[in-house]
Amino acid sequence: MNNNTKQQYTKQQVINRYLPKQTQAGQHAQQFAPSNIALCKYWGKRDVALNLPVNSSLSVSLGGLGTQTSLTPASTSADEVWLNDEILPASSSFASKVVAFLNLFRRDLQQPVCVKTHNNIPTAAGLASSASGFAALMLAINEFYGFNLDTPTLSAFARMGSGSAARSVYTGFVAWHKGSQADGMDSFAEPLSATWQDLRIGLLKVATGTKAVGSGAGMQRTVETAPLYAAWEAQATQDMQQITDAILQKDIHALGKTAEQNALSMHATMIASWPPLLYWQPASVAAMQRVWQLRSTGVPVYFTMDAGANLKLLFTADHTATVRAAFSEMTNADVVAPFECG
Ligand code: 2P0
Repeated sequence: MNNNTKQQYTKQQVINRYLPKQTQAGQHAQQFAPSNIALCKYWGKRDVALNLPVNSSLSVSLGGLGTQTSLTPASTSADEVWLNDEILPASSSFASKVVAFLNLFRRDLQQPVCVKTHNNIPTAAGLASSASGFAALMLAINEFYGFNLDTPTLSAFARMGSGSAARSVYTGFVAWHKGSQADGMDSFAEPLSATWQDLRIGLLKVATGTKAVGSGAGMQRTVETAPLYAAWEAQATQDMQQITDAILQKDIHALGKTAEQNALSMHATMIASWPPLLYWQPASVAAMQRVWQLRSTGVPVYFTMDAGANLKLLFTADHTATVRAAFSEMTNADVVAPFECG
C-alpha cells in the first residue's frame, strides 16, 4: 500500500474490534431515539461503506418524536421484523436493512430475534425515520446483548446504519464530527451543552409521494458530478461555527439565516449534479416564498429542507401564533418544542 492509499474497512471489521467474541443470549431490550433535523447538513461521503462524511454537521433532536424499538428472542425459528404493529415480509427493504444491521452484532449466536419498531413522528410531516430508526436499533442491540458500549461508540456504530443516525443517539443540539481515521471511529456525534427552551421547529408538509432518488444515492451523484460540490466542505465548516455561535447566543436571526442558506446551498449542489437532482415540488417553492413574505413583515421565521420536498420552519415560541396563522396547514402536533419535556 502506498502512502496515498488509505486502507478501506468493512463495517464488520470495525465492529469486531469492539465486541466480545461471544455474546450472552439476548434479553428483552427497549430503547427510544429521537428524530433529528440538521441545521448544518451532512451531504457527501468520503467513505461510502462506513457512511463517513465529507463535512461535520449539526442538528437538533425532536424531543419525544422518534422511534421506539424493542428486541426480544423470537418465538419462531426466524427473525421477525415489525413496523408500527405490522409484521413485514423478510424480503421487504425495511426488514432486510434491519436484519443486515443486526447481523453485524450477532457474533456466535444464531438465536432468532423479534424486532418491533414504532415511529411516532406525525406521518403528515413526511420526515424520514432512518436516523431515529438506526439509533434506536443500535441502542436496543447494545442492551439486548449486554455490550455496555459507550455512547460515542454507539453513535459511530449507528452511523454505519445511516449517517444521520449518529446524531440521533442524543437529545438537544448535537454535533457530528466528521473525523479523519480510515476506520471512522473518530466520526461520531456529541451533544452540545446549550439548550434553547423557546426554539420551535414547524414541520411543514407541502408534497406527498416517495422521492425518486434516495438521499444516499443523491449524495453520491452530487459528489461525483456537481462542480459546485467543491465549495461545499468549506461552507459547511464555516456554517457549523456560525450556527454554534448563534445557538450559544440564542440568536434566531443568525441561526435561521445560516441554516436556511446552508440548506439552499446543499440544494444548489444537488441541482448542479448530472442528471440534475431537484427534490423541490412547485409547492416547495411556493412555501419558501410564503416564508420570505412573512419574514419581510418582520417575523423572524426561516426554513431548512432535507433531501425531499418538505420544509421545516425555524422560529421562537413568541411567534408561534403568527406562524400557525400564516401556515394553517400545520397542526399543533407539527410544531415541535425540542427542549420541552412531555
Ligand atoms: C442531514 N440528510 O444532515 C442530511 C441533509 C439529508 C439531507 O442525513 O446514506 O439517510 O444513510 O448515510 O443519513 C439523510 O441521509 O444517509 C441526511 P445515509 P442519511 O440530515
